[in-house]
Amino acid sequence: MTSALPVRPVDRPLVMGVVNVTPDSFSDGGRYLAADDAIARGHQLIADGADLLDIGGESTRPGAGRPSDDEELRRVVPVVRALAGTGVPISIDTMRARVAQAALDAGAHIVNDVSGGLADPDLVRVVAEAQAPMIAMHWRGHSADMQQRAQYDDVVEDVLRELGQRRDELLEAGVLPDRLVLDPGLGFAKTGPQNWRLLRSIARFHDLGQPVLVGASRKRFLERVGARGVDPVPAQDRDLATAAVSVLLAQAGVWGVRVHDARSTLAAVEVVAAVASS
Ligand code: PMM
Repeated sequence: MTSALPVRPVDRPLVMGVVNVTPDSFSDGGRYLAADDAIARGHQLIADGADLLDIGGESTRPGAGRPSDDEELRRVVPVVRALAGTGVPISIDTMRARVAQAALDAGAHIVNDVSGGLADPDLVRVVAEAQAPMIAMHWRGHSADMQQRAQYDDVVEDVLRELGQRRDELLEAGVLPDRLVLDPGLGFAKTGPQNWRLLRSIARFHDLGQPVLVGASRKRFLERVGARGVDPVPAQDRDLATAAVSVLLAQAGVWGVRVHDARSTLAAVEVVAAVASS
């Protein structure tokens, strides 16, 4: 099924809620539990006001290994199928053509590829043939060793140039211009200071001529925000810092923000909308 890119409301970014279907210590009981938990999480995000859901079966944490194709498919397809029935647009977070195709067949609307089509060039063909919306992120290599690639002359100029080149290649390969979203890829081959620098210049990414999505939620570079003493703030306690970043992103006019907690970010972007319309 082909569908247009979801439209950004006039006064705030779209809030994309993250549904990770990756095994963790709580879901050692098996895949069924992981899928069940993920579907419940999706429903909670919708109740919290998420405009879109992003479903992924591969962890891209720095240093993470990769699941097999078959394992990734087993993780995500039942969750996509279950949540596609809600009417909320579903994005499939994958770098693999097979997974993208299966997710689109199961009712996903958008393909979110953190590699921007570089990891599996066949994914771009799948997107182009389906005329599906695509989110293409700035990427320099797989998570296992990506942090070694965080070398830039000027991080803003270099990421803009590399993402602009990716845009050209994707459009050339048949991705529709009104269905392509670009993402600077915070935390992917970026150090903490480089992430802050990209956020400071985020409005420049609109120069690329496409809608912009940013995923800052709970990322490592937020670990010192609000920290008291020596201990970093644990990931699950970074939603306030994330919401503050969402304010900046809303002010910059981005198309979407990808977050784990929809409630706090929705409140944050609604503050920006209220001030703008006052
Ligand atoms: N970050 C993660 C996963 N998928 N997709 C896009 N488009 N942008 C991102 O910044 C992004 C992503 C990693 O975060 P998670 O492990 O907390 O989901």
